[in-house]
Amino acid sequence: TPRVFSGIQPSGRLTLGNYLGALKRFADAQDRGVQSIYCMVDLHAITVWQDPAALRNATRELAAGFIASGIDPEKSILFNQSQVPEHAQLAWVFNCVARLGWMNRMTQFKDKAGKNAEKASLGLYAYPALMAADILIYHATHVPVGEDQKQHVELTRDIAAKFNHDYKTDFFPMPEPVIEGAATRVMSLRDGSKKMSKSDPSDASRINMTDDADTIAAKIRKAKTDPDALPSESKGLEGRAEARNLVNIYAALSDSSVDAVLQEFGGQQFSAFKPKLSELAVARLSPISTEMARLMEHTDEIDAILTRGATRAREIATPVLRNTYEIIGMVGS
Ligand code: AQP
Repeated sequence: TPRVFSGIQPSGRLTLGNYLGALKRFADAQDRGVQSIYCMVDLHAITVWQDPAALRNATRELAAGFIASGIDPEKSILFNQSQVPEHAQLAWVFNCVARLGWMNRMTQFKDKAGKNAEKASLGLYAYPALMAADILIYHATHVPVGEDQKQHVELTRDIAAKFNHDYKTDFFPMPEPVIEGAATRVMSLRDGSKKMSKSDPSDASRINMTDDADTIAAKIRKAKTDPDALPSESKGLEGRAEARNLVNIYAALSDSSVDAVLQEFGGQQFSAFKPKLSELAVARLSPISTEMARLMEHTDEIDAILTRGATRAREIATPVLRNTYEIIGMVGS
């Protein structure tokens, strides 16, 4: 049976990229009735230093973001990673399965470590092995992610295959990345070659899910574009990264396609398109941010939801870890 797993880091405020690339699609999958497990990956977040109080707040706000986006904690399992110790335990085993050469090819490490990789944490380097453990501890088959995480899901498959080969077993399934829709890679509003990111130092580069209507409108008004009108066909977006990004966002927010958006707006200037995009973004995000704010007034309830989710997650994770230990020869399992 298919089982979905995905995670988001509580490393800042949720962005429109996280919403379109992840949360919105999770809600759609849940509505199709697939068993789904969603994790606030706090152990991943600390691969770069986090202020403890801010991390605690971001974890709760992320949980509120999941719930406000339509993920029902009764139907899906919703929890934070550090409450399920089996993730870190299996990650250690995978640290011993993954090869240094594989890790050296991970583009996210290169992007995040920057020029001074010597100063990056060992955890940031090992991040993909922990992510493999997140997925495989549930024997998940499908991993809905944005385009940026595709390489990590492929590495997860390599780890599963090497484990199965080395221990002559077929214990771990090969999970599939699920990357679909018009906005699998939402780009920065300031630079069409960079992805929109929670941790970008420029707040103007992103729309936060908690931004108010005026802030959203101002950020879209100032978003970088080119001087040309919108084309009437998608091939007219070639070489126009910023224009393509805004059209993709419109298509994803309106549940339509790039072609349909261009049919409607082709020939119009950005001065006409941007206010329409703002209106749509506000209409979609403001009910969610209002609900997030309401939920954040009851953080004890959020904490209880996460703890209950962790108990349910451990029911699946505990036997998988025990079997793994048995396969590799640990006494007592
Ligand atoms: N710009 C994006 N477009 C589409 N999808 C995106 N995702 C992130 N940014 C975009 C998807 O959101 C999920 C959660 O991502 P994450 O928080 O685990 O880490 P990330 O990919 O590194 O996201 P951020 O926002 O850029 O966080 P920071 O700045 O902390 O690194 C994933 O499914 C991701 O694909």
